[in-house]
Amino acid sequence: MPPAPPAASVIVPTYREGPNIQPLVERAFRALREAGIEAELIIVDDDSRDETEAVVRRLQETFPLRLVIRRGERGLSGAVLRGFQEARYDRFVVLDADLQHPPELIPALLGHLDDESCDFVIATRYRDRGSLPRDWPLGRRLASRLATGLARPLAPLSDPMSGFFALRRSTWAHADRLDPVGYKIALELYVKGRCRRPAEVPFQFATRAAGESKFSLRQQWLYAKHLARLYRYRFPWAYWPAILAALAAATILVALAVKE
Ligand SMILES: Nc1nc2c(ncn2[C@@H]2O[C@H](COP(=O)(O)OP(=O)(O)O)[C@@H](O)[C@H]2O)c(=O)[nH]1
Ligand SMILES: [Mg+2]
Repeated sequence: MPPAPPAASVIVPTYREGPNIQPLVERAFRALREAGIEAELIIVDDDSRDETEAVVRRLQETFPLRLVIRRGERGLSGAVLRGFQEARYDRFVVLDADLQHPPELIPALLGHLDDESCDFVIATRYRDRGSLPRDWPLGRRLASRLATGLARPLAPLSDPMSGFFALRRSTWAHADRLDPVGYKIALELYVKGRCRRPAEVPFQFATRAAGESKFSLRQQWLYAKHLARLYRYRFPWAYWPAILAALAAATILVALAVKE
């Protein structure tokens, strides 16, 4: 008999995702059971005060489901890291609760970790048959592409912004100090975990099932801040020259504008 695939902890950060919890949990465990993967699913909720807790309590009768409620703290990245601290198994998968990430792909992501040389797996909207939701306006598509391009020198991933990814416990445990701001925890883990050999699984980014996105202009600003920190971490020798070049460019632009 072939050996059973190693067990996994599935981490789902949530904020006001009450109506999405049941379909997410059912779909995730169906996929895991079909693949023969033993797993727990950990919901890390930032005190949503909606039906999340009641739904989880009911589903716990059927599934190995855990709920961590953080009070007085908000933030997707911090919630994911808290999930890792709570996790029992050595392989982690992270996905959103709103069903934009198809839970059926969880076994495919985990499968890449069977290959010892692969150290990070990301589900991508930008390769092969991956795609964005049809209802995304052009502006949001362009912004997403631009944000992706800016991260390229840090990580050779076609979709470093993706929130659907898998890694080993050891990558997280041996990573340099993690201090993400905003949403892009996968990029933080890839860079600070000194990953080298990523694998990618294309997926079609579905439209959010229920509830509202918490993505905002503030998140874009935090992303810019996060990128600056990562560039400084990864290319310390280039940081000050880049700042000086940006200042020089800004001075020249202002001088030209004043001359007009
Ligand atoms: N725990 C926690 N989860 C969050 C927070 N903000 C967003 N999330 C969850 O992170 C996932 C992605 O957020 P979403 O609003 O869908 O972002 P979008 O897909 O970029 O529009 C969802 O499961 C959210 O419920 C937060 O502050 N705390
Ligand atoms: Mg979403």
